[in-house]
Amino acid sequence: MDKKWWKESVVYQIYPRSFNDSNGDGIGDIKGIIEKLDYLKNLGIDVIWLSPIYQSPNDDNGYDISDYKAVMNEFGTMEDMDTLVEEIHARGMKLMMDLVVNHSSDEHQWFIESKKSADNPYRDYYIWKKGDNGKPPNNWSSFFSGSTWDYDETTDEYYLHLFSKKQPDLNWENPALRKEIYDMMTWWLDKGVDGFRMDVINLISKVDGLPSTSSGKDLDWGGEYFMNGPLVHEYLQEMNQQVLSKYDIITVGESPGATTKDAARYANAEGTELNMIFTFEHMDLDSGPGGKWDVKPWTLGDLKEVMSKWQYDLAGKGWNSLYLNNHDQPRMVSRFGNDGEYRVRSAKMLATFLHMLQGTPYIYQGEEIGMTNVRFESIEEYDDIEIHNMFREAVTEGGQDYDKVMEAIYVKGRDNARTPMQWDNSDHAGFTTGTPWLKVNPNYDEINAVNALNDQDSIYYFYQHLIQMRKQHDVIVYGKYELIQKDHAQIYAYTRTLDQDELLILCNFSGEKAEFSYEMTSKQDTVELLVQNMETVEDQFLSELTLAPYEARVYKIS
Ligand code: TEU
Ligand code: CA
Repeated sequence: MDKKWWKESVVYQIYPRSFNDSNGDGIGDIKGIIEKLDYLKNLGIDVIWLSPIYQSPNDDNGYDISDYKAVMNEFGTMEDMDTLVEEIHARGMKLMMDLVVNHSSDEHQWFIESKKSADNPYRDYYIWKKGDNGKPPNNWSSFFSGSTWDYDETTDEYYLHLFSKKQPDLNWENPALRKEIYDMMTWWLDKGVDGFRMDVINLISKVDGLPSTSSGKDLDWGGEYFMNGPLVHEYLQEMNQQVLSKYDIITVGESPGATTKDAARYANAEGTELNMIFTFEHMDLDSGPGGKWDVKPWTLGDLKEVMSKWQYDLAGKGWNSLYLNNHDQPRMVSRFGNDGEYRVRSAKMLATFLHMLQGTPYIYQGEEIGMTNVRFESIEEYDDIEIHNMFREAVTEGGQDYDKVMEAIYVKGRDNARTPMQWDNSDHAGFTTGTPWLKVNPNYDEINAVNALNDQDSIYYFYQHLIQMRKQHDVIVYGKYELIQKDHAQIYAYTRTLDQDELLILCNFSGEKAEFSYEMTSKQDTVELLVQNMETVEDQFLSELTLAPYEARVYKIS
């Protein structure tokens, strides 16, 4: 077993805009984060992943960066950042920065130069191409609807943007650009940050010639031409040699469309690229053939299949990151649990399920108090560019049914995760004394951090317990995963084994009682209940168990 601190760690993601506002302008900020560090330390987490705090015009809430070495004014100053790093370290925690280098903002100095003329020294920092008879150079559609190309009159060429038109893709084929990025990363690491979460890092290499898809459609998903592209491993190995390998840090690459085979290279155990990646396979289980907004119900069978594939395929070869939600995804208790009657119990069940898998667990802000999805009445109350672009294309221009599209937004929209953190039951959930940039979920009266801290049975303390268990039992971190009774319709059951120790994890994903039976091997004799999400568990034999709706248990057998 290859011990590493980043395998033993638990990461907590902060979306700064929505975390805590210290000055009443309605926008979360760095000083606001500092105020809450004790809350996080008390939870027991090891690493904070901070979504982007760099200077940005906020077309995509900071994922469009106009200066990688400056802090967004709304969030504070570089001095505040330095204080944040100090205060995090003083509490024995670490800071992982978001690194968004597949694209920059169109307001970045590089792009401003790049579009001045075809022979500008910065021209090749981005991807420019002549049109195809008055049409864009190819038919790729953007993550955020519409074409991936925008026309620029000055030079009569188009530039590529896989996301919004204010997020032009950087040209990684240019060694000068790569050097600038590596220098910038080194600059942050020398400031004391402890790692990077790399935004869509598997999109940085595009297939030569940027060909259209074969469908002949005007707009089509071109993923095969830019996801896990031809030179991506070469670039990451270069980055690793020149920057990452010189520091003892944590790295995770966000990688939509990566298979376990890709992951075994990105996150290879030799450490020549990254520590781990974020897979999207389990996030796609409720998407139909029409993509993200074509919502269909997910099934437990599919969840078992996908999660097990990642557990098995990376065992000994790489390392998993474990997450059920983040700032781009709906709230996990609403999506995979039950956010009504069984909100608390199912949130704990999901946490158990996730934290007992092999990999590094990620908690998204508010998850630890069981925050839920939101339903705003009108489209105007939403902020997210992805939501608005999709809505315009579908409803305003496409004439689709308003209610049906709103329903999809309620289930899948990214703003579900971005409503402000619910700290207490005062106005705007104590997030701000002003007017929040995005409305607070009206359920803050009941669901908030103060209530959680005052209740020994809260989800918050349950996470604290899970994290403590991780620190005490090596088998949770390093044990071998095995799916058992894979056809059970209600229970996701698996084991973890390390030497003499075995964990039996039972998670009832249904709102009904469920029966389960487990045969121990004759050599085993002690059974200890490590984790349970019900107040009392009646003494039962493992060979004849009944689990309540959304009940979860972890037994340690040795
Ligand atoms: O996300 C990239 C990504 O592929 C998705 O999460 C995507 O935003 C979502 O699925 C759309 O449905 C990263 C960031 O996490 C996201 O916030 C940014 O908007 C995006 O990159 C561009 O930087
Ligand atoms: Ca503020």
